[in-house]
Amino acid sequence: MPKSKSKSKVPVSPRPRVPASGQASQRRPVSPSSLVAVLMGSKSDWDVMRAASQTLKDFGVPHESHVMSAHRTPTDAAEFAANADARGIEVIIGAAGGAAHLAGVLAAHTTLPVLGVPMTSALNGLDSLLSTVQMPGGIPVGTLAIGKAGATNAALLAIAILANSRPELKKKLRDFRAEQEKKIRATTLD
Ligand code: RP5
Repeated sequence: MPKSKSKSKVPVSPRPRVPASGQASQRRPVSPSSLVAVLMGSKSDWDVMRAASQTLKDFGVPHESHVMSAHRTPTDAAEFAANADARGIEVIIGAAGGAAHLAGVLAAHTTLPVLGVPMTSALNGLDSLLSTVQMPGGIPVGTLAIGKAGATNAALLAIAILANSRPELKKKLRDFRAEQEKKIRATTLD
């Protein structure tokens, strides 16, 4: 399967096709399979969503980033989500703006945790936020903040989920928090 790791460029096409499989993976991938998928509705989301990819990279988490849309490529989104578990992906991040249905559609096709990131839009992201967060009971999307803070936090939350069974990641998260704390305490004002 052609798979595009996010480096500096989001693959727009051809759409990464994933092998069909009805079986959820029982084993943890030894690597270098992606553990997290960062999906976004348009390349115009990448400026913001690269923060998620960079954060995952900083923590050494194998991941992949793709553009796919709940509206413009609905079958690709459904197919990707339906096959993600069998591929060894453990968390999906879905980012979209406006009528932001991507995360919800992904969640409808998988039992993996799906984290939604609302993009800033013509309505300042409020439409994206409500479209992402207001899921019907039964199909959860863990929705983060609008924009870059949400992108970063989606990655950190994905890492926290992975860290439950990976002590080395838990340590990296604790170190990250300690460093953040140190920086805030060292802040001086004019
Ligand atoms: C959504 O529509 C995308 O996630 C993006 O935030 C928004 C605008 O997309 P483009 O018109 O820039 O492709 O589907």
